[in-house]
Amino acid sequence: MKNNDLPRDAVRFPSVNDSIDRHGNGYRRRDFLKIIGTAAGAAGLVSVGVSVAPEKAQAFAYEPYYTDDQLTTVVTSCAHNCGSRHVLVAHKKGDVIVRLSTDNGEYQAGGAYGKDTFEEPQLRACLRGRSYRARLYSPERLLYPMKRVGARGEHKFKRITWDEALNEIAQKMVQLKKDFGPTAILDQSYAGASYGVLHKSDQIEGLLGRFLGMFGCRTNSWSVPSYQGTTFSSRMTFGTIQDGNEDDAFAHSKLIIMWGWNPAYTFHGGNTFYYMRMAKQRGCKFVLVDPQYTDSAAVYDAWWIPIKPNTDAAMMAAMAYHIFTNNWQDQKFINKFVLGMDAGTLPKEFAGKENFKDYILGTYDKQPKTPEWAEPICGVKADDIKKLAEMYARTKPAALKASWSPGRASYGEQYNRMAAALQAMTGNIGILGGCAEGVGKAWHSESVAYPYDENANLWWASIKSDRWAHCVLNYPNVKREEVGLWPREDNLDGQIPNIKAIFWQGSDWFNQLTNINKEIKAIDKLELVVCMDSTITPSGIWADYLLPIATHFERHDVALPWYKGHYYIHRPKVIEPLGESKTDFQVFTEMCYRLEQIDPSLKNLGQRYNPRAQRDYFQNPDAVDEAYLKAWWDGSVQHHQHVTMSWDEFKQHGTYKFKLSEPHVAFRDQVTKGVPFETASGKIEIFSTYLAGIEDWTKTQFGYEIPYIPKWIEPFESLNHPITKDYPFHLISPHPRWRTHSIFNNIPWLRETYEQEVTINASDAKKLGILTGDTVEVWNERGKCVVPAYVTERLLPGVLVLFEGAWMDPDKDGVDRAGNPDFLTLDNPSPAGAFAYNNAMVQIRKTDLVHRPGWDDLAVARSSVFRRDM
Ligand SMILES: Nc1nc2c(c(=O)[nH]1)N[C@H]1C(S)=C(S)[C@@H](COP(=O)(O)OP(=O)(O)OC[C@H]3O[C@@H](n4cnc5c(=O)[nH]c(N)nc54)[C@H](O)[C@@H]3O)O[C@H]1N2
Ligand SMILES: Nc1nc2c(c(=O)[nH]1)N[C@H]1C(S)=C(S)[C@@H](COP(=O)(O)OP(=O)(O)OC[C@H]3O[C@@H](n4cnc5c(=O)[nH]c(N)nc54)[C@H](O)[C@@H]3O)O[C@H]1N2
Ligand code: SF4
Ligand SMILES: [Mo]
Repeated sequence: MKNNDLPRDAVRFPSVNDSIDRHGNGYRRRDFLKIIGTAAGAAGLVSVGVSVAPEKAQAFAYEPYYTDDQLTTVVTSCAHNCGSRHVLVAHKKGDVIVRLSTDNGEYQAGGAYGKDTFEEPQLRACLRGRSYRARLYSPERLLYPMKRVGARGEHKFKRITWDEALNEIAQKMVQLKKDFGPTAILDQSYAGASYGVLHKSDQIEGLLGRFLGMFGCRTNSWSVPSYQGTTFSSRMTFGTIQDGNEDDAFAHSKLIIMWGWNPAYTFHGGNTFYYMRMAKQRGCKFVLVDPQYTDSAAVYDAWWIPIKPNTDAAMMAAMAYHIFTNNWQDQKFINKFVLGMDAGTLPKEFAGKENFKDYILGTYDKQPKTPEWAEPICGVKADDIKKLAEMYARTKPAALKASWSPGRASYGEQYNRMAAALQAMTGNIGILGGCAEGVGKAWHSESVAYPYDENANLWWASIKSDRWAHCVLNYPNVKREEVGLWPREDNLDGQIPNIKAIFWQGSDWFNQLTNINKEIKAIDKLELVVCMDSTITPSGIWADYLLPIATHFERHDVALPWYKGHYYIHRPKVIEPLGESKTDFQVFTEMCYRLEQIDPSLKNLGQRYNPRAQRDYFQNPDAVDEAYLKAWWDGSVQHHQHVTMSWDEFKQHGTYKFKLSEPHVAFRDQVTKGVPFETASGKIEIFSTYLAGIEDWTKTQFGYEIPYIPKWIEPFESLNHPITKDYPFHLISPHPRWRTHSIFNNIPWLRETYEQEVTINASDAKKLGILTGDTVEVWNERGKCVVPAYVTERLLPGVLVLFEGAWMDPDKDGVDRAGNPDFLTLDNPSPAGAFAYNNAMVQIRKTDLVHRPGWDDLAVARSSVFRRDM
């Protein structure tokens, strides 16, 4: 098979090969997936190259260019963990989507959206959503079940039938459970598709968790990469992660401090910029505390305070010092709503314990947390700290939006808890224009449509997500605190899981967790690795089985907003699944039926897992999916949320928006109506009664002590650490505008708008002789990656920025040629579970090694592999 002999009738999307290599590196030709043998359509299953007939395929190639009236139009939305949820409008010819557009007010019957007013702004898609067609029909689309035939990671697979794949996996699962017990299979599902009602990938509410739980063999992964430190902080302080306002509340702020927050790049809600622009027009001032001068700072003309990464808690402590010593705190608010802010708000039963104000003033450790103390730690001038403290304390209402990124570091929870202390001491909680975020979840959806209450989250061990490799490599000589083993109240408590298998569903975690080289060592020890995805992914390359999953255009669901936005978007099946793709729900249901045949103790597993389905669900899912969704709408939405619109009307409209009488502000009822906060004390717990009560930390999932009031704790590594002698640069890895983590890395349109590059300050670059466009290597003792450099003044000297999510492409020496920062990140366990992503010290220099921007020259080879009818 030649690399580019595509079948005539195949839909060929321009691959990244068709775009220009801006570095002149040339293209590499390498056999990507070496297919050994083929297994054409097995009995009962039709083997298809693509599901599109030849004449229709031409529609995809824009010839002829159809006008809207010649096309069918369907309102839908994206499904990923992308920071928001917008309307996509699919324009179809037959079963092919030939165009995608977005909300412009025309497409919904009844116009629940589209007014483009302050009250009802449009849900306009971002550049990723608009280019979704390129992902749907990409050469990397996985169309058939595949089985590994070479070594793990060697890129050698053969096509097999669904029958073969499901039977082999089911047999192996039963054997592993028998030989190694109920902790043998590690659940690494994640948020690839967590914002649907029915087809969910998720750590807690996902389809995989329920499947493995009901099967009786599951080690759970409990820490969330996004914001485990922040979640911990929100739960300790407010007793909930629903500490978010809806974004329209920003329009009422007089001061917005974007702390490690770059909404112009990293989406955090649907219409954030729109409301922030409203605030700007009304005279709101903007501040950015970030090592980078971001586009958000540029558009809002913010005062930029560059800060050394992972030192935020020190700067915030110094702000608290300046506020306390000038008596600018809102003492009335503190006395009424806050626990342990000062000696006066510490309850009697905790007399003798530390309170926050005395910690800040240095009463206990004789170190007042003055701005002058903080200056050398965080690199921010004491005068600037004072100025910002005064601005924040004396402007009301003011929104200190402490985003998650600075908390994605060792002891990240201390940063978020310190931010909560500032929000509380200035009385900016529960008021319009203020902000208590935190996690910032605002929208309270009624999320799931199938019987989750039953067997939702069963597990026999639960560990910190990015400690799996440590656990596997060191088993059985692992202490529970090393992996953050969650306590149990049975005889399994304290038993280290004996992990022999991984399932990836809606996750590209091999590419996205920390310290990839360690993962590469660990994966060799496993006996079964299954990757369920619509796309060939960097993780999939390391799997034993690749199962092709239908995308959200190819199944029926309802979209939920991402943390904010009070609306639902209908997500009908727009086209039939490509190739032999099935939904996750189909695959798990079918697997359950097969498992119950192998192991009689699993009686009725198929029926119990998917109670509305019959045995034929694998072939005919549509009526069952509709029945679940309708039952969810009638029950949760109509009954509990008091929505009068019927399911059929909703499907016609495409969207449903809840109308709120006033902007949603977290904790408004607590502050205005005296409703208790959801903590044990009913107050905002700056002093955590829960943490103060813990005696043996090694018996908790945290493993190590966490202070019960927010404190400054030195991170594992930083610019203030002796390690700078060898690794003088602090690498941070924020989220890319043009990708959703790793999703969209292969999209040529998006690849023209950016490139994976490491950003370096001009003075540093000058010393190292690095110019923009030079290829550099960035390394530390954990790994090395190769990437072009971008030289700028918009970054603090000593800091490097490399966006997360590049598709790893390690060479034979283990050097990642794609520039994935997770070859450099630390997997050490931070007590509250925060991932230490933004906590890596590195070195950088020019190199002759070639950067491979993301499998580019392989795309054509892959397209013929997956699109051929073999
Ligand atoms: N260095 C560094 N690394 C990071 C971060 C960082 O800040 N720095 N951020 C971390 C964060 S916050 C996150 S959330 C993680 C994200 O880590 P992941 O969730 O692993 O990242 P995604 O790239 O979103 O991968 C999701 C996968 O799910 C697949 N998928 C989508 N829909 C479905 C579906 O319906 N079914 C199935 N089976 N698969 C589906 C997609 O094709 C994709 O391959 O990355 C983390 N990694
Ligand atoms: N376009 C896009 N949007 C997304 C995502 C995506 O992949 N792409 N992912 C979504 C997901 S799952 C998540 S978890 C969120 C993540 O949302 P965030 O955590 O808010 O986003 P990041 O992009 O990681 O970082 C935001 C800013 O923090 C700064 N920063 C990094 N380290 C530090 C530090 O130590 N101190 C300070 N003060 N600033 C620091 C970075 O320079 C960056 O400007 O984004 C969501 N939105
Ligand atoms: S932000 Fe997310 S939902 Fe909105 S268009 Fe972009 S990718 Fe789609
Ligand atoms: Mo995330």
